[in-house]
Amino acid sequence: MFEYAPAPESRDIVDLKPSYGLFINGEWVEPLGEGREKTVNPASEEVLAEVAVASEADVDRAVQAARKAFTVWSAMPGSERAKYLFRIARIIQERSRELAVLESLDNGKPIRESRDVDLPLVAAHFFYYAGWADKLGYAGYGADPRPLGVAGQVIPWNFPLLMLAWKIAPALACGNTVVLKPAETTPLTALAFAEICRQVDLPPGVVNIVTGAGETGAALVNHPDVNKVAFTGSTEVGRQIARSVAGSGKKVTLELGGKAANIVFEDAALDQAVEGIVNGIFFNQGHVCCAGSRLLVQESIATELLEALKRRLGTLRLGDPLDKNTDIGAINSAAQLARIRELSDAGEPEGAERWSPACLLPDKGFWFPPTIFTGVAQSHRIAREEVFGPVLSVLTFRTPAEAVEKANNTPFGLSAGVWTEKGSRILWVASKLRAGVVWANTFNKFDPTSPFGGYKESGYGREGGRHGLEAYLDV
Ligand code: TXE
Repeated sequence: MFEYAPAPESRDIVDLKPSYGLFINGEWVEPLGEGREKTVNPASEEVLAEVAVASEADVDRAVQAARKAFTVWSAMPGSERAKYLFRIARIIQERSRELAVLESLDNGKPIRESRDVDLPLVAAHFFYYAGWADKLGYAGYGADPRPLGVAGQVIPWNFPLLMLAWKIAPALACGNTVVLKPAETTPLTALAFAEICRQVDLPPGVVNIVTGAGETGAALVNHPDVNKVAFTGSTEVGRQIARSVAGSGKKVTLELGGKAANIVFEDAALDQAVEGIVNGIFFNQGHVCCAGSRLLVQESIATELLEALKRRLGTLRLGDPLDKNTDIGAINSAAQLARIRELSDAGEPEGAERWSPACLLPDKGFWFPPTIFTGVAQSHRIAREEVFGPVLSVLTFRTPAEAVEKANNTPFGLSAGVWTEKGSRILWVASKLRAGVVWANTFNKFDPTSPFGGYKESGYGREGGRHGLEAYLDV
């Protein structure tokens, strides 16, 4: 790691309250129970605020508010709903600096990412689905597709506001109302979003935000008046949800884990591939469901590529998420840090070789250095299980067929990357991969117009694009 001058973003632009209630029926209300949880800054372990834990009775209040609001919202002309969504999008743009700081404080991600990736995409999703609200009859789902009713949405902590946008924007555009539960470690931007709903005078009950952990989430998805469940999170909880709602008639979309292959052929533009590998696994500390966590490199260039990759990792700056120069921020929670440690500690005993650049970790907070494992076999845990951290497993291959076979040798199927200058090879590889998205000569590119979602244990249903509407409509 080299010396550099810090350029901190001001944290004073966020207006943090010491404690937050629940957002139900357009109002801030106190929870019925005593439950409260602290949310901390993972880079310093400083308590940011206290947040309500919604009980089953609180979830019921929120669902009832959403049910009542459904009558009004679903009957509103799409062109009117669009106006609210456009207003939300514009306010997100206006407040994006403040929201980016809040996201980085609560999540630990570098401000460069929350400012340049998360927030622009959040606004883009609201703009995009605002455009659909009055054109649903042209979406290819028949002349009169209908909203489903109340959507119960449970989101994770890795892209808190972006996951909210992925879920709320299409739901509202289609005429559904929402009860959303953010992750327990990153509730603050969802609570700021509640304020934005008030700012745009969204009719009460159209969006409700209930905070809490897994029990609150379970109460929400199992509530009998919820018609649609949308979940992003672990495969394990996704399975539980699928089991618990089976037979209830609820429509479900699940976006779960991944173990993506990033495949580099010997004819690839190596400098570009190195950037793509770094972005693929170290973006957002690797807390990305579609992270390129398995590098598959053609044997003939493996040594050269790894040397270049290690040189590049030596230039990454780890530290204060609010510093505009930071490339790698904090791990979101102590629990996630423990998971990353547990899985990466299994690497060497199984025969892989571990490498990290020289790197000083701050004394306080949750940190993990960028790490590469070489000599990884397909049977190793670090090649099979989702680490969800800044840990890359490197495997090699000799032929395109072997690359495809290894890439597909996973229970997951969310994404993959392919690096080659041959267009025909890109098309061939993409046609053989069992993954919801295949990036060619790039990685982790998102756009609201593209559907996103998994094959196999990565879940089902698509979010984004025209296909994302289908999840919120009876067609
Ligand atoms: O996930 P959980 P965790 C993966 C990643 C990570 C692992 C564990 O591998 O290491 O999951 O992370 C809510 N009913 N991903 O423990 O528990 C919970 O409160 C309803 C991949 O954080 O699945 C939170 O809001 N909801 C992933 C959300 O589910 C429940 C993103 C996710 O938490 C619930 C996150 C229940 N029974 C983790 N239990 C991705 N696909 O991007 C918990 N929740």
